[in-house]
Amino acid sequence: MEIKGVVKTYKSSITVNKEASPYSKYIADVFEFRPAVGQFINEVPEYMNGNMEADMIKKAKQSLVGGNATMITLGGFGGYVSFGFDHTIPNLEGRDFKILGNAFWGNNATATRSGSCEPGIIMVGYDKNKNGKPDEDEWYEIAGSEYFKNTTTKNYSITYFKPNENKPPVPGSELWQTDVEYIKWQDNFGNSGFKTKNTFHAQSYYPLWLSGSSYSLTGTKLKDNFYDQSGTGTYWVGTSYDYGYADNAPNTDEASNIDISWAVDKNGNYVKLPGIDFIKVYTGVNQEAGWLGEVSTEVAGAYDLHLN
Ligand SMILES: [Ca+2]
Ligand SMILES: [Ca+2]
Ligand SMILES: [Ca+2]
Repeated sequence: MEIKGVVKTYKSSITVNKEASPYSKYIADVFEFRPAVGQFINEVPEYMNGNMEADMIKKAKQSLVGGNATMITLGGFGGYVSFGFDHTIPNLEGRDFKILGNAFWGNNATATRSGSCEPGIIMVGYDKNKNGKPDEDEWYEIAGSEYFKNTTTKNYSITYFKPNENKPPVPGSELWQTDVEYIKWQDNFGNSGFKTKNTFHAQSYYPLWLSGSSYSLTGTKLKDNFYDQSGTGTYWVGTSYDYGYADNAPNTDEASNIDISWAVDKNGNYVKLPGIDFIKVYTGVNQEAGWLGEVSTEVAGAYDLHLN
């Protein structure tokens, strides 16, 4: 692996307990949950009338904490969740933690390492001030295989506008397109458009617990990774990126394991973290893959690879 820039070291010591540990290797707490718009929003986890953001974070916590975690969806680009552990995951030789998703390989022999791959950007947090919380200056991005490529857009920001659910829908040319002018979006590069509503999901795709008329999400955007393999719109395939992303390869694949040594600061310089206490994941692609809907990262738990 190429090492760029200055390497910073935090003076800290971490004891690795090789014996039976009182700690859980799984997620212990969820701090934030703000998905982007998407076809499973308000369903996974389920929104109930009157729920506020704190209620939805609680539901995300019920899903993600412990060894029997279930899945949450982050919707389209920028939707995020952040969570923590009851101990510092040490940065040892090789990969240190796994993020579980629902990615799977397709069965086409000519397109290996592709299928349902919906890469999410991973941030890691080291609790430098030991207050048990992820403070803003404690986050570092995991520089995955695409980080230094010019096809990757840093500081990409997208705004989603709350739709009027009662407006007349604008059906598209495809039967599954219920409303091709459903949710307006715009980005900080002058692009704008609409997210489509499809016939498979009738509920609101906008997080109903958010009260504003719009909201914005920001982060590193990866190149679109889905393509129409059939050429007729029937079979869409997502290519897996090599390493360093969530929900980008099956849970049994080495690509779902992450090395803390891949963390970089805001300027793209590698930082030498002794370990991490927090993880944030957000959807890294702004693409709709035909009838499959938006590319949306799912998170179904995470664990420390060093703890048994
Ligand atoms: Ca490591
Ligand atoms: Ca802290
Ligand atoms: Ca997925």
